[in-house]
Amino acid sequence: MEKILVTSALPYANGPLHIGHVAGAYLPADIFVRFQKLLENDVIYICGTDEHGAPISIKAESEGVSPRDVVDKYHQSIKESFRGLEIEFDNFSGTARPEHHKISQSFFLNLLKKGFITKKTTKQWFDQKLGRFLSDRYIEGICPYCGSEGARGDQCDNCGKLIDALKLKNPISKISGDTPIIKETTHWYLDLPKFEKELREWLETKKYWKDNVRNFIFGWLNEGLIDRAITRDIDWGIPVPVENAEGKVLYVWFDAPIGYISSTMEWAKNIGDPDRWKDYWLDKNTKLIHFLGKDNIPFHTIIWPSMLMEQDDPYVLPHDVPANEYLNLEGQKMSTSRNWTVWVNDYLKYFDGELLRYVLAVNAPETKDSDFNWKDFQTRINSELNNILGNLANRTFVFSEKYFSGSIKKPDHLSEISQDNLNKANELVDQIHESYIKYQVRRVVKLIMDIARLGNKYFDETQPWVTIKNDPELAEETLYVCSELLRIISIAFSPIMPRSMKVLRQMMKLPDKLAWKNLGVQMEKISLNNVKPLFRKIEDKEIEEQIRILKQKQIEEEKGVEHKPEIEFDEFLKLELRIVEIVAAEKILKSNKLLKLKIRLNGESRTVVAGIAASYEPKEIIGKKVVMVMNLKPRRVMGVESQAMILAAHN
Ligand code: B3M
Ligand code: ZN
Repeated sequence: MEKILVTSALPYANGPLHIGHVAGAYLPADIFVRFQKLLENDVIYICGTDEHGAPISIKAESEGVSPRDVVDKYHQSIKESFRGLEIEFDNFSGTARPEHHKISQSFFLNLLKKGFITKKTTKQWFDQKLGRFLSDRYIEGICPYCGSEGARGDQCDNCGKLIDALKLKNPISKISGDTPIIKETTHWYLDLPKFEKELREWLETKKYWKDNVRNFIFGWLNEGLIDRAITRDIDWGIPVPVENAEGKVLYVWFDAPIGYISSTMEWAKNIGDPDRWKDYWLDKNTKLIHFLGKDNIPFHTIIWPSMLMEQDDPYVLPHDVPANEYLNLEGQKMSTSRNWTVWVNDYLKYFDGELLRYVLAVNAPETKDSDFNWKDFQTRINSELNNILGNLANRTFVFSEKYFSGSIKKPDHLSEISQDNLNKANELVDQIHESYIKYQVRRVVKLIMDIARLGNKYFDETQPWVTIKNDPELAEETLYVCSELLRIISIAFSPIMPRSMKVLRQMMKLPDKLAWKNLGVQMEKISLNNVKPLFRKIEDKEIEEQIRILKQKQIEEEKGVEHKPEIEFDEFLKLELRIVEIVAAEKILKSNKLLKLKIRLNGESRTVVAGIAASYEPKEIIGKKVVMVMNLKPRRVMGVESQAMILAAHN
């Protein structure tokens, strides 16, 4: 039995999850883990949110809330998205937890003690207006390597290279928009050149890594490694655990990968076996596999292994780093800042999570960038899932119910054509096995559909609707073989479509518990149960709606906010704004927008008609304190006099 520890890059808790994330780092890992579980290997799947660094503090500043609030909000939202997509971790933690801080600090101290971290006073960009240093995402400019705009202080999104911020051309402070000056500050640096020899020797053994990953690494190594600052001047993060380091925290990319360990520790504690994490991390036989998007390659293949190599404890190094390329959307690069993406939470309001799993698996950006588009989504679901697999299940089961009351037995002998088809399916199963191991999910899907195609062709050729008339046993054989093919699919396809494969198995009264080794165990008889269509078709109008939503978001982005003319302060002062308590609330009959409220302000009470019925139930707002405009001229609305106006806002 193999021991495997799978991780997916920790998503920053600074925004919701979108389909690009899913395609790059989470779905491929979840599929791999489910497959390993089918093989009955000892595998755990570990993740959590990345809760430090500039991504979080910038978001907090822009929303006017604390970093903690940002982290809590998006940790929750990201978790919900995973749930909707059936991406199931053994543990999903977060890096702002005290245990994580502790172990990250110990990693730092260990490297410091052994001379792999040095302290240096160097120059950095400084925003004079705000009086603070600018690192990472606080600064942007032109990439010194590829010349693209919008490169950040630590990495260029376009070419993926790590950047020395001082080399950025035309730097701009992301907070004030000013051109920063250069000022001295003190930081701790990871001495990467010291690791170079050992790293190279170790990486040379990774001939089986994906080409895109190896090309990136060796390109980088060949340019020569330089030391990297691993601390920052910001106030959200893990304090640097040495004296005279006030205001300095660990760079987020130093602590984030340690999150894989702290999350495993949390898992061990939760299962009541606190030392169990060591069985994975401190055992050279563990296969540690990091799934991620290509922009995370340098951190996981150079910096992170260096950090692990020199710890006192004998940590296992990554066995593989199957990085994926990017997913585009409707032919254009995805961009969260331009809102050109599909957020998972939004998607789930309209469609089943499994359908997305299918389409992202077919279009997985395994070796090159790939594209998600809504028309293709519809075609995949309708003409592949429905017309090939759904059709095979439907015609087999409906026919079985009609002529055999849903009960089919295994024939004593199989005719040549039947045996031939089962053999072909078994050959495909071997190829599926191999493809799963090589992370070739696109190929897996194709091979599975090939089994279903085989079944449909066999059904057509053996013509049970003809044989049923004069040789019912032959018709039953066709149904048996098709059911066998469906049983094989119900196991082999389960890592990609866990829920619908479970439904398929339930229709055939097969046990829920799955194992790859049972693929060869044929059914003795089949008794059908609860037969229903496996998938639903997607209508044109549903797709048109999604395209409309996408376009609408674009129009809003471009349009920006339309502002009204300025007013004088004196005019504003004419408003009487007060906090009042809502003491009663009821719906106004015949209106789905309006609520009638009773409010109280000291001894005074008034009636207010408020257009908030679509957002609030009367009982939720009774007792709430809200801001009202008290001196707006009373107005009759639906026969009720409204004597003040509630202030409310969207989003
Ligand atoms: N949060 C980067 C990202 O989301 C980062 C991954 C950390 S993995 C240790 O792209
Ligand atoms: Zn670049």
